[in-house]
Amino acid sequence: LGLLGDLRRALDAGDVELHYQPKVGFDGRVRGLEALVRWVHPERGRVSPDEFIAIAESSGLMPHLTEYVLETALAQVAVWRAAGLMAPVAVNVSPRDVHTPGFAGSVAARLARHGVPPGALQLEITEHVLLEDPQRAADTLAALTGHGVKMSLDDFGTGYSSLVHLRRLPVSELKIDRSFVARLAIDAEDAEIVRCTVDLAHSLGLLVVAEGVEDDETWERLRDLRCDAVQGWLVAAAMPPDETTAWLRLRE
Ligand code: G
Ligand code: G
Ligand code: NA
Ligand code: MN
Repeated sequence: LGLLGDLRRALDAGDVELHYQPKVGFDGRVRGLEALVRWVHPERGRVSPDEFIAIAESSGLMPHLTEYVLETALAQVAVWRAAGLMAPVAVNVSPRDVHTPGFAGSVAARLARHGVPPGALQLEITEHVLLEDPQRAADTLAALTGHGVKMSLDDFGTGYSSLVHLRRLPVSELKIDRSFVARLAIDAEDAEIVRCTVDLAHSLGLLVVAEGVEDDETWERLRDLRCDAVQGWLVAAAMPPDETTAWLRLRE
């Protein structure tokens, strides 16, 4: 129960870390890095993001957490770019963030302050952004893409996915949820779902990333289905910043 207060203090103290998980193309080249929050509680040890993000969402702390993540990720991107490592970074944002007044402008200002070009930032959203006020969400997302920030639709297939929503959202990338990817190589129905999703996304001009790729056979199936990029433990799990830097250098 004291977790909320502990999280607030951890954010203030800079004790929440970001790890980075690569997205790579089938040629092995890095397409980007997804920032994923990691918090080690002084007494409880590692707390799952699923747990503390839910707490942040329900308590009103989410905008603060997102600011923290954006700030930390952009500072890291600036460091990497100065070292010649140009991979764009994706930050997860919650529906609440998208509905916070001034969100698009504050992201643009933050980019400028760090001297990071908007194209080096991607924001991962879910269809849930359209639940509350679809028009306002669409306006905010349009403002962000107008600034040059790339949008990615995360966890595709798990929400109340519909073509209407997909058409309304100004996204350039779609991420197929790992629940469809995990059994792709052994389940014909999952394979068919992935095939249709890739074709649909391509017909709308979107790039497709498959999440949760853990083995070579799944990688090969996805390549044959013309998926554009993969993310998963087969390539790399989320890594701390220093390890990510070393990983990026090896790939140069
Ligand atoms: O990294 P892991 O698989 O444990 O993440 C669990 C969940 O937490 C995922 O749904 C992921 O999208 C979410 N998550 C991780 N980092 C962030 C973040 O910085 N902001 C938000 N809003 N969600 C995050
Ligand atoms: O909701 P989102 O897609 O952002 O969540 C990403 C989550 O998936 C992170 O918590 C990350 O640690 C986890 N993840 C990343 N790659 C794999 C993988 O190959 N297998 C499994 N089981 N989980 C993964
Ligand atoms: Na994500
Ligand atoms: Mn996802």
